Formats: sequence, structure tokens, C-alpha cells
Amino acid sequence: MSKRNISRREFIDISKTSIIGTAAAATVGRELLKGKSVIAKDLELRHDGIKEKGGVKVIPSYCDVCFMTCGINVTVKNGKAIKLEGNPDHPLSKGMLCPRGTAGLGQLYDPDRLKTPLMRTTFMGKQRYRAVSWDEALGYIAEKMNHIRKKYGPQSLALIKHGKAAAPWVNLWHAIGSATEGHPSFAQCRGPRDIGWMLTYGDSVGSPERLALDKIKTIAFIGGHLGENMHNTTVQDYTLGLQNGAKNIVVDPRFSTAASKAKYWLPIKPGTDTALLLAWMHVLIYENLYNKEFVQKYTYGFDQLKAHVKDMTPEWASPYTGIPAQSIRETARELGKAAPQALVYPGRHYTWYGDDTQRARAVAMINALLGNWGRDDGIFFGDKFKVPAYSKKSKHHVHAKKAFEQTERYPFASDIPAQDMILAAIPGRYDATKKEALIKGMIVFSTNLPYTVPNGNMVDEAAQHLELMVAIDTMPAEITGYADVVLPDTTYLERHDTLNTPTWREPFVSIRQPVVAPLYDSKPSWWIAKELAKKMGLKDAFNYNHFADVIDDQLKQIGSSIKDINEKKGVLKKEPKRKEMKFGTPSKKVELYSQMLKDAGFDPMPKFVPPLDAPAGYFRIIFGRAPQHTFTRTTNNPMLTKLYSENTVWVNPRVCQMNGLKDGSSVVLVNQSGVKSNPVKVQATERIREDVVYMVHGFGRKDRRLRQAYGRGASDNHLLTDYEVDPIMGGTGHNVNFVTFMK
Ligand SMILES: Nc1nc2c(c(=O)[nH]1)N[C@H]1C(S)=C(S)[C@@H](COP(=O)(O)OP(=O)(O)OC[C@H]3O[C@@H](n4cnc5c(=O)[nH]c(N)nc54)[C@H](O)[C@@H]3O)O[C@H]1N2
Ligand SMILES: Nc1nc2c(c(=O)[nH]1)N[C@H]1C(S)=C(S)[C@@H](COP(=O)(O)OP(=O)(O)OC[C@H]3O[C@@H](n4cnc5c(=O)[nH]c(N)nc54)[C@H](O)[C@@H]3O)O[C@H]1N2
Ligand code: SF4
Ligand SMILES: [Mo]
Repeated sequence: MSKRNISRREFIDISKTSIIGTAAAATVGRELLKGKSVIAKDLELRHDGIKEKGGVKVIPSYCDVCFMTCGINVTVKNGKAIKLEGNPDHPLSKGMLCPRGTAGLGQLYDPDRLKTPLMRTTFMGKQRYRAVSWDEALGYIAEKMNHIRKKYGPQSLALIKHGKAAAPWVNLWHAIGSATEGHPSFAQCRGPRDIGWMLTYGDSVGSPERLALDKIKTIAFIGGHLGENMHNTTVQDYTLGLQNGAKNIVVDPRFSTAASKAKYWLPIKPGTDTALLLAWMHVLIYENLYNKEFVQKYTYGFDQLKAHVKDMTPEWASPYTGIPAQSIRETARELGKAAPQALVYPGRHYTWYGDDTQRARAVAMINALLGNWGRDDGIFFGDKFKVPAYSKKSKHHVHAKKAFEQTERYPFASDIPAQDMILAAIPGRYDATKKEALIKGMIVFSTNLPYTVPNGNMVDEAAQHLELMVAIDTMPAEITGYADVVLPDTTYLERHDTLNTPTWREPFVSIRQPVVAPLYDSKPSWWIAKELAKKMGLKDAFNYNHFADVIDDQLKQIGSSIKDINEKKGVLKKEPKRKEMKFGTPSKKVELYSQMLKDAGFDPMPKFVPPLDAPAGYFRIIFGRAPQHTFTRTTNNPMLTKLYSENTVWVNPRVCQMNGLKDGSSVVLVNQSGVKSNPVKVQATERIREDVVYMVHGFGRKDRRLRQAYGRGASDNHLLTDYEVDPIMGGTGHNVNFVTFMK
């Protein structure tokens, strides 16, 4: 793809010298830029119902360091947040937080935060940022957006966002008439899982996942590395389950933390899980270990499934998976014996090999054979607080259009895959028949796309063609280096966000509210969206002056208020209503056989297709989490870098020996296309198979303004230049890349 060199957007990362001008300093004053909390009139904290004693307040809110939304209590003394703890009254944290949540103050007080709006400019022949006022930054964006909207249609403006704070941006998008919006947690994360379960049960397992890990007797994990994946509530329940004597089976090419707690570790050959799952179904059915009552009453297609897995014996699966047939049989029997208090863990990050929706189907189907759906000691139903929408609806709510309809390509995609929005900004890349790019302007909110979508170079390429590229972040994350305008959002500890009302054992509502006023010249997400709407001439798009009015109005409609919820320690609860066993599928049953998939040209029952083997001398690269970090969003948090400052590459000692690698030495990885990593330390360990290497995601940062993270460890994503798209829903299978060691 030829690039327009004259207007090429250079990646800007050059420490302090990259920011010129003092426009913002002039408008906001020196005190603000030093990081003082100053309360502006339109950003009052609204701590109604919170008592102050001797300058000290304890403010309830909910965490945003990942998406588990645990309840927190923050102690503030004379305007400074000094302590952050789990809220004991909150159903998701029950008084405890994971290390990342505990370190929230490190995010708030990170000296490397974005401090003022920035605009791209050319200075002495180099592209730089210029510090500007909010007025100038938003004025520029509004003008560009209105121009694009008029010239190419509102749908050519794309919003890629992540997290609760994005809600006002979705409102703005609807107000301008664009439905071109999506988030990476669909096609880069749990999309295939959710679609696989929807196709099977007409429902998904939710987020937070509705799993009684504290009560289930036997759990099989397919990947799903709890203990490293630190979803607090899930880990608390899983730990209780272990204390109660739960038997765990961990299927993972790596001896994960979960494997160290398990009765069985099955070090599977990567990409062959569907063979194992089919063989487990074979044993459950042909050894009569399945839950007959559940299957008879609630499932559709059992006879077809029985015929389908007839020859898929443990002996058939063994050579593919590398797991002895006896172990496959024994573990299937463990599950069958404990049913219905047995579970094959549904997982979360599911975008592995491109056939992921079918793997999710296989997992969902085994769980139906075990009969654990809708049980308090299985996959529980839970209940949800229904809170009405804000009563003063926007007058600008128009019928919004999409730049392209994702279901034309992936029939079961419920959301637009993030990678497709990026590709559609490059002429001819999403649709080769269209010379003109379908997307002309992009706002990226709270997602670090170059590290999040595979083949992150597509972000650079898209940036060369977009007429407008805006990044809204709290940190100088790599995505900001591609933007024309960078806007500093507040952190979650400085703003109100939407109410949290997930489906859980006991339905609840919790509130996110600022504990301190915005630092520097940052502004809350809702304020930015509202002011931008005004500048675009959409004055009535946001019928409120302060987001606290929105949540107060919503709470009042259910007989509460901000004051009331604060007096109730930040959480409203009620008794759950028991749901009936009902399935939203065409057959109104759990579909072991899916006519919907068949009609759309897909296998109605999962089949196993062996993955491609690594080229000689190469190893499959897989990745996961460290308990102390969330993707790239924490790798500059000084409180967390003290605990874990850089990632390593896990390599089996025999592979080390053959390649002359020493434990602790530095190595550069090279992938199948010759792309090289940053140097990264070798962790020689028996805890990994010989055909794979493993890294923790989120490291190898390249923006120098991230003083803690810059240059530490290597980026897994940098090496994931290939990906396999799931034809059912558009997920990007990441685990199809191979690396070798640079000699
Ligand atoms: N190679 C590889 N790719 C992956 C994964 C992987 O493990 N490896 N994981 C996948 C998964 S499971 C997921 S869910 C996605 C996650 O993808 P992302 O959500 O893109 O994850 P992060 O890298 O943490 O990027 C979040 C960005 O939001 C910024 N941010 C944090 N708080 C705020 C805030 O309050 N407001 C604003 N405006 N910005 C904020 C952070 O500074 C950071 O730049 O990535 C997926 N992609
Ligand atoms: N600390 C921390 N916790 C987090 C997050 C975080 O960033 N940090 N992010 C949260 C989010 S959004 C998500 S989606 C989840 C992700 O966490 P999970 O849903 O647990 O992610 P997985 O990809 O299932 O787990 C990675 C594990 O899968 C193994 N694996 C790799 N390939 C294969 C294979 O082919 N077969 C099998 N059986 N195993 C394989 C790896 O060795 C690794 O142990 O974590 C959540 N929790
Ligand atoms: S799991 Fe940890 S980071 Fe995620 S919301 Fe809970 S405390 Fe915060
Ligand atoms: Mo995720």
C-alpha cells in the first residue's frame, strides 16, 4: 500500500521535547499542570451522603483497572487519596481486591499521565505535539467531524472504545447518526465464547461469569489460567472451591498456577482442545455418565451428537493432543461422576485459532451433558437490577447507520470486529472492490490498539489515510502517537460513570464517583463527549450539565439517589428472583445440533481440524496474564512495576540447551515473517512444553513518555503478525504465530 508521504502521520514519542508550546499552561495555570486537584464548578464531586470527619472521607466506588467492576472504598484526606481497599459490602469484592485494583492510586498519581490536550503539528521539520486548550482541541475535532459527516456520511466516523466510561461516546455516536462502533473485547477476546454459548443455550455465561466455582466438585480448565488471570471474584470463588476439596483438571500446554493446584495437568498440544472435548463427550455418552434427566428434558440433537462422536474415542484423540488415552478417559469419568456438580470452565479470552466459536460450542455442549445449567452449584442464573434509562432523552437520537454490516461477512457477529473498522480506514483493505476507504474519521477511546489487535501495523497504515484520528486516554499509550489530537481523560478515580448493574447471585447497583477532582487539565469522559457535541452544534444531545444528574435521576426512578446509595455504602441490593429454565434458541432447547449453523453453511456440531505445525526450528508463541498487570494499562503503574517490572519468555530447558540459551540471558525472538521482538529475558522452565514459548502480554512498550515501562520486556503482539479469522463471528485467532531465537 503506497503511503502519502507528505501527510504521513509519524509516530510521536520523543519524551518532553515532543510537546511544544504553552497554550494549555496559559489557560489552565501552572498549579493545575503540576497535578493539583482543583474543583471546577461544572465538575463538582457531589459526595452527597458521605460524612467527613477531621478532613477524612471514605468514598465508595467501583474499580476500572480491569472489567470485573469490584467495589472499592477510597480514603481521602484533605483532598488527597491515601488508601484504596475492597468494599466489604460489595458482592464482587467482598472486602478484597486483586493486586491491580489495590494499586489504583498508582494509576491516579502516575506522574507520566497525559496532562493537557495535544495536537499534532510540524515544528522544525519534525512532527510534534503542541499543548492546546480544550477549546481549541474540541473545536478542531468538531469541525473535522462535521466535515466528514457531511461529505461521506456519519457512518464513516468510527468509534473504537473499551469500558464503562465509553457510554457517553456511544450516545454521541447515536446523536451524529453513526452506528460504526465496537470494542476489542468482542473480536479480540470473549466474542467467540459468547456467540458459541448463545448458539447453544440462547444465553451466555455473562461477565462476571455466573459460575459457582465455590460449590462445583470437579472443574476442568481449558486454558483459563485463574490465579494469573486475577479476576477477583472468580479467583475468590475458585479458592473457596479448592478449600472445599474441589478436584481440578487443567488442560494447558503450560504448567499454570491453576495446574499447580490441580489433580490432573494435561499438557495438551496447543490447538487440539476440540479433539479432547469431543473425546470427553464420547466417554460421557458411551459410558453412560451424562446427566440423562437434563439431556432428555432440555436438549435438542442428542442422537445426532451421539452418532457424531461415535468414533471420537480417547484413542482417536490421543495422538492429536499428545495426552494418553487413559488420562482422557479418567478425566472424563471424573467429570461424569461429579455431574451435575461438574463444569468445563467456559473460559474468557477465546480468540486462539480461528475455529474458536466451535470450541466454545464443544465446551457448552459438554456442560449440557453434565447438566449444570441454571443450578446454584453450577452455572447459576442470578438476577439483575433493572434501572430505567435517564428520563430526559437526547433530542438528537436519530437512526444510526453502519459503514458496513458485519453479519454479511460473519453471519453470527453481534458486534463490529475492531480490526475491521481499522482495515476499513485503508482504501481497498476491508473491501477490495471499494477504492475509497469506508471510514474517514476515528475516535479511539481507552484501548491501545497497536498492542491489542493482531498485526498492530494496520493501525499505522490506517493512520496514514484517516482524515481525523483522535485518541482519548489517561496515559501516553502507543495509540496516542498516531493521533492528530490527544485528549487526557481523567482516571476512574476522578469521575462519575454509568451505574453498574450486572447479573449476579444477588442483584445489585453500584456507583462510580470521583474521589478527588481531576488532576492536571484532564476532564472526565462524559464532559469531553458533551462539550464536543455542543461544538458540533448538537446542543441537546446531552440533556444534563453534570453526569451525577444522570445517575441520580436513574436512581430516583428506583426509589434511591446518590445520597441514599452513599449512605448504603455504595451498593443497593435486593433479593434475587428465580428464573425459569428457558432457552432462547429456535428449538427452545439447548442445541447440541445447531440448525442455525448448518443453514449458514457451518458445521452443526464441532469437528476437529488439526492446527498447522510449527516450521522446523520454530515454536508456537502463546501468551497470558501476570497477576500484577492488566494488558498495557498497568505496565507504567509505579506501584505495580515494583512487583513485576518486565516479562520473560518461558522456554523449555531442552529447547534452551539446543539453542544455546541460558536462564536469565537476553534473547531476541523472530517470527515466521522475520519480525523481531525487543530483547527479552529467557525463563528456562520445565513448566512448558517443548513446542511452545510463552509471554505475559502488555510489555515491550515503545513510547518513551512511559518512564516506568519504556523498553522493559517484549511485546507478544508485535510478533502476532498473522491471525486466523473465525468465519462465524469475526474473532481474530492470535495463536497461529511461530517464533525462533535470533542467533
Ligand atoms: N497480543 C495480545 N493481544 C491481546 C490480548 C493479549 O493477551 N495479547 N488480550 C486481548 C484481550 S483479552 C483484551 S480484553 C484486549 C484488551 O485491550 P485494551 O482494552 O486495548 O487493553 P490495554 O492495552 O490495557 O489498553 C487500554 C488503554 O486504555 C487506557 N486507559 C486506562 N484507563 C482509562 C480511562 O479511564 N480512560 C481512558 N480514556 N483511557 C484509559 C490505557 O492507558 C490504555 O492505553 O486485548 C486483547 N488483545
Ligand atoms: N491479572 C490479570 N487478570 C486478568 C486480565 C489481565 O489483564 N490481568 N484480563 C482479564 C481478561 S479481559 C481476560 S479475557 C482474561 C483472560 O484470561 P483467560 O480467559 O484465563 O485466558 P486464556 O487465553 O484462556 O488463558 C491463557 C492460558 O491458556 C494457555 N493456552 C494457550 N494456548 C492454549 C491451547 O491451545 N490450549 C489450551 N488448553 N491452553 C492454551 C496458556 O498457556 C495460558 O495459561 O483475564 C482476565 N483477568
Ligand atoms: S479484578 Fe482487580 S483490577 Fe479487576 S476490577 Fe477487581 S480489583 Fe479491579
Ligand atoms: Mo479480555
